[in-house]
Amino acid sequence: MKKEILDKIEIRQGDITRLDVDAIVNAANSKLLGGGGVDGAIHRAAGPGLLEECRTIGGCPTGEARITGGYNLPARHVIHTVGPVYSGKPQDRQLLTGCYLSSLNLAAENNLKTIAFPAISCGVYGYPIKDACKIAVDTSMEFLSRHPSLKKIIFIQFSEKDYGVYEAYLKSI
Ligand code: AR6
Repeated sequence: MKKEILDKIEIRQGDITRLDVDAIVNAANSKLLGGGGVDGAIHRAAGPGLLEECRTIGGCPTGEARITGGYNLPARHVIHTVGPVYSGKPQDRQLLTGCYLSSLNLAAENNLKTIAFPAISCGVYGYPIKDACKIAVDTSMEFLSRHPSLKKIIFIQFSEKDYGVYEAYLKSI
């Protein structure tokens, strides 16, 4: 059972905007109107249609997620989630878990089979990558055990160092 679930988890190093999947997840802010980091890269690659659709949503609270089209991206959808700004308090973990769960729930509700996540909150929001990686993988494995129709969850890291953290954690479980 555990192996079947682990086989659906893939780690990669690279640029999330290049992935041909049903949905890529955006580490957005609560206004959902674009920004820097992965958010900026996704909006640049998707084109102005994405911002237009985001304007109609009216924002998103931290720990939740919203879905849009993918526009000029190879991905069919973008799931925008808002990670916590790291504070070192227990609610960080709850909010980051909420980001992964809300994104995965949206994928399941929309019958999506493949989804890719960046390291939400691990850039300017300052979440330590090791703690965030454990939350991402543990939440995803638990979700996959309840939703066998989801075929693939990709964790894509920009840096070699962050990729190494995911590689080490997956080897340890
Ligand atoms: N593909 C994959 N990963 C990427 C890419 C990319 N193209 N670009 C950056 N990363 P961040 P946050 C990695 O700062 O911490 C924005 O301004 C990056 O190396 O993008 O959740 C939003 O509008 C890091 O590991 O997101 C918010 O205001 C990870 O993506 C705020 O930043 C997340 O870094 C959100 O901060």
